[in-house]
Amino acid sequence: MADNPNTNEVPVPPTDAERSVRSCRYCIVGCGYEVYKWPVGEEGSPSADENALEIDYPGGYGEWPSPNMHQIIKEDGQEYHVLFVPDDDYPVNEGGSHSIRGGTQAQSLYTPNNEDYDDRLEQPKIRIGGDLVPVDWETAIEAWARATEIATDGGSDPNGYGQKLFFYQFVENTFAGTKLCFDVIGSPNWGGHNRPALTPECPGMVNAGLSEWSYAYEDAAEADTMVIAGADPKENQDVIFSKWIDEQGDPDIVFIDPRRKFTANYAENNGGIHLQVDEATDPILLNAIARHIVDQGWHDEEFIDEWVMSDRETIDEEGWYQEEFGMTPEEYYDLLDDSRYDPENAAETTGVPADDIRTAAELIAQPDADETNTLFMLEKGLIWGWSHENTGAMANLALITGSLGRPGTGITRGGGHQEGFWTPGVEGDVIAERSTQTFDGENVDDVTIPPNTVERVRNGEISHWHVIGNDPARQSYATQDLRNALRERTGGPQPQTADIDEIERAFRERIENGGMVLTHQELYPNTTTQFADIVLPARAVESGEGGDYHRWNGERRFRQYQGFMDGPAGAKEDWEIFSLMGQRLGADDMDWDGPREIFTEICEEHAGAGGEHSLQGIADAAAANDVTPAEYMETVEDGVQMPTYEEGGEVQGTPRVHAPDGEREVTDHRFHTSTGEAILQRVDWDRVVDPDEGLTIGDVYDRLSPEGDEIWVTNGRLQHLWQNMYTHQRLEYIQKRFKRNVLQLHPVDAEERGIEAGDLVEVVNGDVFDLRGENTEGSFTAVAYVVDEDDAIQGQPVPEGVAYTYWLYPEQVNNDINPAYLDPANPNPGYKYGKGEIRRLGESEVKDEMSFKPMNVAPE
Ligand SMILES: Nc1nc2c(c(=O)[nH]1)N[C@H]1C(S)=C(S)[C@@H](COP(=O)(O)OP(=O)(O)OC[C@H]3O[C@@H](n4cnc5c(=O)[nH]c(N)nc54)[C@H](O)[C@@H]3O)O[C@H]1N2
Ligand SMILES: Nc1nc2c(c(=O)[nH]1)N[C@H]1C(S)=C(S)[C@@H](COP(=O)(O)OP(=O)(O)OC[C@H]3O[C@@H](n4cnc5c(=O)[nH]c(N)nc54)[C@H](O)[C@@H]3O)O[C@H]1N2
Ligand code: SF4
Ligand SMILES: [Mo]
Repeated sequence: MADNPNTNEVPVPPTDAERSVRSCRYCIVGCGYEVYKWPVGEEGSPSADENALEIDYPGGYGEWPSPNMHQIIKEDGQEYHVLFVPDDDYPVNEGGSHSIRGGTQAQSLYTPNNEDYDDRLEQPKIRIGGDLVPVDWETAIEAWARATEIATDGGSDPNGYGQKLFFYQFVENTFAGTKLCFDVIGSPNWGGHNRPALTPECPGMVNAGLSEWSYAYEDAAEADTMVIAGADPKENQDVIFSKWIDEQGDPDIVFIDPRRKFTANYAENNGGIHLQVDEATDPILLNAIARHIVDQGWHDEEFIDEWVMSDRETIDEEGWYQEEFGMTPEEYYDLLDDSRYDPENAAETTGVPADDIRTAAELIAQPDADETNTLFMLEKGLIWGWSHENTGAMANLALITGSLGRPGTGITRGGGHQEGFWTPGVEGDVIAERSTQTFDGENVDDVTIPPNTVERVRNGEISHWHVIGNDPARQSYATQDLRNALRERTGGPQPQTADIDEIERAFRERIENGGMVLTHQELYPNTTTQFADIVLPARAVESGEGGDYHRWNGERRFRQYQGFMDGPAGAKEDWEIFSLMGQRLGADDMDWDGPREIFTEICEEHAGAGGEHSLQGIADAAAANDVTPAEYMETVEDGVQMPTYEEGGEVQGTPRVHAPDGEREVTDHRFHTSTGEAILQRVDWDRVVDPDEGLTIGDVYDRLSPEGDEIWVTNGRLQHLWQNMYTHQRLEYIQKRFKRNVLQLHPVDAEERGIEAGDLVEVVNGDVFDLRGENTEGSFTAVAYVVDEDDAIQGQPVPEGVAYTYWLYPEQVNNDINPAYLDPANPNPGYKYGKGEIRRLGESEVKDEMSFKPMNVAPE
């Protein structure tokens, strides 16, 4: 580990320090930061007119950047100070809010002073005779191109190439990457970083005509009730919680989660309620809440009459999904009448007391208020499961309470990364798969859904897999089985020298024998890199390496991220790598000279005019001012909420989508359907999801449920850790707190198995569900995190029968046990629904050094 020479003091930037602005490299919230860079040896002084921060030191609370926000980097032999300062004036985190992740960004810059410096990929590599060997860029790109040509039969069968690309790493990079896949190669095999196909994350909302992102952060401050289901802004969208909910707002929170987390206790301590739902039973719970609302007459009939589609024929004409899943209000009320959704019965199946269901219904519908001000937030606890039902049920609740499009209302994802997906258009031969079926379980041939690229890797259809900025061997479902498949498919002949014809020979022989070549375009090596033949080092543009880029946050605030450093000399920005690849394959329109030129192309030719993410206002304002769109965005330091439009030569934003009449309509209509009315969604535990075996959701639930000694093993985030820990794995403070993956376990479950806090345990699932036929097996290890009963002053974090683990820890990979269940209506994986037997292996080395205190104690 390198010594950080500057952990205890922070120099003051001089007035001429280079200043750039950007948002945090991490989560969806998109907190603003100012970055100052200046040569080592120079320093500002404590008086406000002699330092770049314009602060008179000693100054007040919050005016001292922390040592964690400072680092020294080295470029061309010169050392520079870099200082990250939370941007006081940026609307998202006004006043300087930030989280532990954002506040430590400077500790992961590319510099010998940081702990992860030696791990960065700095040079292209090719696997030769078993080892990844450094090569030059020309050889690497040529090897990539030949692998693509072999896999696609010289271009005649584009399906042989598959791409798995981040959705979020800026519009310039995703535009270039998807252009390469869809346009130049013409392959439909595109998967995002987090899922195998180009499907909506919230199908039940999208098919209802709702945006996944329609609110403004201030709505969290203004809401009277907030429903937070399978989501947790305290841990995962921190500044939404700390600033917008806790500091500025005071909503009653209905928190729906199988675990008693901090936010569950916070909700209960502040007028809200925790519905401690049994794993995977949310559709029944949410329907029971809706039923009680309707039974009590608390639904908003006026809103429903005006804004919810009630004509069956019109619904059917909207398309296949709506025909299958759309409901008229009458059909919906009939469905809710099913005795399954009676609160007393639902209490049995979901574990939530009937009285709590009724209390939640009242908090949500606010029967005594003139208008219902409820904001609904959901994320991966609902999305990665019964994706259609879970997200559709939340949409239904928002619709029947008419709580949409006004301040303090709305329905939104909590969000993951900031968003940056832009594509010139999905082309290629998109082929229907068996998973598209009618509600009765019949396959429909004429409805196409995007292919599941992970399946196509497993079954041999993809022969060159190009993975960019994600780690599928760890992050996908049933990953133990996936890694076995990757090992087998990449295990064939390998080149013996770096001669390009020798490389081609080996790749050809391997692919002709059913094998596969894997290219990994990355910052750091990870689990997937272990199987890679070609490794391409990228610049970390999210942390300021390279040029200027654009993307947006959870309230659709679109802004510029200004680059301020180079990064490894041998690495390239992703767009440039795509550009070299595209040109090698014959594209004549990818020779951009930088991300700014790509941004101009996006604005001028693909601005998405009129759509809910429209950049048209930026394009028009730039033209009106006779500057390029990137030059124009330099002047929009607060960012602008999409969709954008131009007025008086300036870009204007749209605070919230689905606003009622009288406010600006953002697309053709208030809701995204042909009539502008939204559509209620069928949320039915009896939907047939496996036509071959006639299985309903309820049947699959039974098969996924623990048996015998097994318990549920669900998973997700922890506040300190970011994703596969590419930046966090080596940080000293993380090593001290989470040196190993943890498994939260109830003391009763622990004791039955002879397990104590700090023991190393193994989770084994000998029956990893597989909707494709044959079940597989998987296992992983973790350190048992058992909270002593005396310490559990606000309750045990997990109930009996449920364990919880971090989903993306290196070498201790939770997805190894997670089912290959993919929602047939929209193939989103059921990542959350794992189970397994738990056995003690022995003591772990962290048993005596790690704290096992509860992390769920909230202020009273
Ligand atoms: N600290 C931190 N923050 C992050 C990230 C990170 O890595 N670290 N990643 C970002 C990304 S990419 C994403 S997508 C978001 C994810 O944000 P979230 O979805 O909020 O995060 P998770 O912890 O995965 O899941 C949320 C909750 O789902 C619960 N859950 C599990 N099963 C069920 C179920 O059956 N029903 C219900 N109701 N809940 C269930 C879990 O107990 C967990 O508390 O976070 C973003 N923010
Ligand atoms: N069990 C379970 N599984 C899940 C989930 C869950 O909740 N439970 N959640 C899913 C979700 S929401 C997510 S987001 C995924 C996360 O899974 P991944 O997307 O695989 O995880 P990340 O760590 O975000 O991967 C990002 C990788 O990109 C690299 N990288 C960062 N920036 C750049 C760049 O600019 N260029 C390039 N080329 N590389 C870059 C990093 O080094 C890192 O290795 O996991 C999914 N899988
Ligand atoms: S809340 Fe999210 S965007 Fe804000 S500082 Fe933390 S990680 Fe960064
Ligand atoms: Mo995510």
